Amino acid sequence: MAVISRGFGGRARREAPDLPPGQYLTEDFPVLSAGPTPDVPTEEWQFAIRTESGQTLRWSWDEFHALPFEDVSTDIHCVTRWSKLGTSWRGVALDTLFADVETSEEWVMAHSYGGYTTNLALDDLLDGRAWVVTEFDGEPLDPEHGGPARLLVPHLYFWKSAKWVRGLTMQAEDDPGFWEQNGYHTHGDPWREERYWGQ
Ligand SMILES: Nc1nc2c(c(=O)[nH]1)N[C@H]1C(S)=C(S)[C@@H](COP(=O)(O)O)O[C@H]1N2
Ligand SMILES: [Mo]
Repeated sequence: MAVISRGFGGRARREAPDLPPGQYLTEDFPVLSAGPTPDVPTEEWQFAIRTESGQTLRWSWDEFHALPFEDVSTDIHCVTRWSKLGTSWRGVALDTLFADVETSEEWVMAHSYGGYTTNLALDDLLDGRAWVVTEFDGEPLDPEHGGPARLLVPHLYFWKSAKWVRGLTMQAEDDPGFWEQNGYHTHGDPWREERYWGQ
């Protein structure tokens, strides 16, 4: 619940906005990358979804931009405890990208240019809760924040939002990705504080 306090001059101010447990607010946009920022020219960029049967759906940059784009305004929560409220993105909903995907598998591995991976449940990517975004704050996404395109799964800790994403592979099991192999929780719900193994 937001606590409204009357400061000097009597203006209402949001003193303690609705943050997940253990998070603090930041106005900055910190950069957190496990390795160097890969250089991915949009002419070479591709995004692919692969299923267990070998079905592969692939989009070039131009093909991707023929898809319907959505404006997304959302809060983001990093496991290192910063949260940023009301961030603005533009991208394509995973519902759109999965429209023609035939799979009976429930798990997804996101793969990035540069080698980063993160595992997700397909359920967490659908129903208007995940996007592949190419813009932040009305501008093309900065390379250090994942440009030309990143995953945005804002209802999970931000490590699940793979920067420089190049594809999603359907998985039979919930195999751990990069941080998940290194101690981070397999699911990562900030409201339940699913930060690390065993939580
Ligand atoms: N490819 C890739 N994606 C990544 C990461 C990374 O190291 N490589 N770091 C993750 C982590 S831990 C966080 S908190 C966010 C940080 O995104 P930002 O640098 O845009 O703030 O990206 C996530 N996506
Ligand atoms: Mo993070």
